[in-house]
Amino acid sequence: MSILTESPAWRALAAHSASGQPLSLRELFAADPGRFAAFSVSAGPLLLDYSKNGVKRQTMELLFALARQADVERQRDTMFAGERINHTEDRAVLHVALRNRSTRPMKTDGRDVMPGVREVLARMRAFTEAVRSGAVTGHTGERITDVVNIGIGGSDLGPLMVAEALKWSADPARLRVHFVSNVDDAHLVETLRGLDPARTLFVVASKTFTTQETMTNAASARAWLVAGLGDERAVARHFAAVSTNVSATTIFGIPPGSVFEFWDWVGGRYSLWSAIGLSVALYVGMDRFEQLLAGAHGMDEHFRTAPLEHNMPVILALIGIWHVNFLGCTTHAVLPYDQYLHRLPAFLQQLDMESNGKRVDRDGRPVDYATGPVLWGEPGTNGQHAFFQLLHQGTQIVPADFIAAIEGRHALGDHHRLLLANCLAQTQALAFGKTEDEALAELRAQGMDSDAARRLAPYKAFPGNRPSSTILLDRLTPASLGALIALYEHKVFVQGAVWNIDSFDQWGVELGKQLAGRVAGALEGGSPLPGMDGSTAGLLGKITGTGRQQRQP
Ligand code: G6Q
Repeated sequence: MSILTESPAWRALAAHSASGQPLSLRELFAADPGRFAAFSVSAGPLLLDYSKNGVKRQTMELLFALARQADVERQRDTMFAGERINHTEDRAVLHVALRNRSTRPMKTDGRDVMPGVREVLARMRAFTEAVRSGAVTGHTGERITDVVNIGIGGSDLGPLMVAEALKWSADPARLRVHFVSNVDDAHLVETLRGLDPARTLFVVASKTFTTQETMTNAASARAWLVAGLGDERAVARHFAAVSTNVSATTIFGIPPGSVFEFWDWVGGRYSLWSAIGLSVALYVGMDRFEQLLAGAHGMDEHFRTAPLEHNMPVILALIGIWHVNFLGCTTHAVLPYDQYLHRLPAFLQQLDMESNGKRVDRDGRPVDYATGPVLWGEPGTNGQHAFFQLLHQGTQIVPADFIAAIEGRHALGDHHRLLLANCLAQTQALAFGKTEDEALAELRAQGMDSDAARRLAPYKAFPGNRPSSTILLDRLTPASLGALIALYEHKVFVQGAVWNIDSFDQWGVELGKQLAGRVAGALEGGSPLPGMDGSTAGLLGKITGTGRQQRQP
């Protein structure tokens, strides 16, 4: 047994959950008219309603005790203080400095990182304004109309998600943005189809500037550009880079003025706030990018100063821990009722699963409790016509976050009212369901005869008690989006702090990378490597034709 599962706070929660508490959500709401007020919290432009989760006041008290026992506040302060909390990589975790809009210094290893952060932001402003205004042109003097971000993982998912979320503020007649990540050539080929090399700017976003997929795509993009413009020198005006590896960007041929630096204390999946956001800033303008940072800073201040009981990221994290560790839920759905947030689930999938998909604790011991759940989701209302069936009537309990903006970005007919109605109605149906008796009465009222109604009623019953939280944004703006993303980042932090895991490393992606290099060599050579397993060797043979040749008489 680990220290965590033997601890008083953990045991108290385990006993609380084993005692059959809490009651049903119907009973909890009936017993407490003040439940919404008691189980909701506001922070800046966001409201979190967690009243439709099966928690009582006592449950929350026990969860806050667990957070205190894990010393979450001290751990949080340690992150803000720039200590090397990513201990397996021996790095500080200071993405909060990238959006620090206060005059407070933020230090790591005794050095204030803020002057460097501000300098890069100023360079990003100058560059983006020059490209957007047409002051900087391509090699042939033409205005840049298309930006292609080449990156993967943390160097793709964040900027892509934000660019989609802020699409309404962009002017596609002036500048469009595209994202290429997959090493599958279809991604690059389809993106470049219809683009004019004379008007295209590539932003190669890679912290290491060694990532196989990004380097392969960047080399092919470079070849496309040089072939299109017939001049190797064009590379200097059509490529920018965002990286910590400035020597590699120089070798690629990108002039120092188009290279934007960031630092090893910025984790890949936490990097959209750095120059990795360059494509976003090019697309929507630097003012909006800085509003995004300001919104995130507002959430940082809330997380840093609000007492645990009123701290939105802490509450969201503890509700998740209740589901994962004490109710045995293994997945978690994120359901944005906002088309602009359609890439949010994919972004959060990396943020959450790469950060907290860990099986050993900070001392390297296997954990004996569940850590991060499988996170997934799609925008509403689309999901309602697809997988919501399982959420309502399946055999698994899937806690869900519903996210919606009170005010829509457009005022087209009745669309936004219907969107919000669906969002609220789904959380209602999940929480309160419909009993078999209610289903029966409904069928009878519709004129169905008793026998047929009795046969059909079990199918039409909804068990309810399916937990959900609702996050409302005043309106989708750069600032509210920044706050929303920061909310989830800190939620992940708090969960990792309680689970005593390193949320900032990602060793789990390394083995596949290593093996891909070896298999690529075997594919080129056309024969399996010595000691290769039978399945991979068989597949390799099928692909290269050696298997077929061997079978021929
Ligand atoms: C994120 C991960 C990973 C990383 C990509 C791209 O936290 O580290 O998703 O962002 O592998 O890495 P580069 O930016 O170095 O190309």
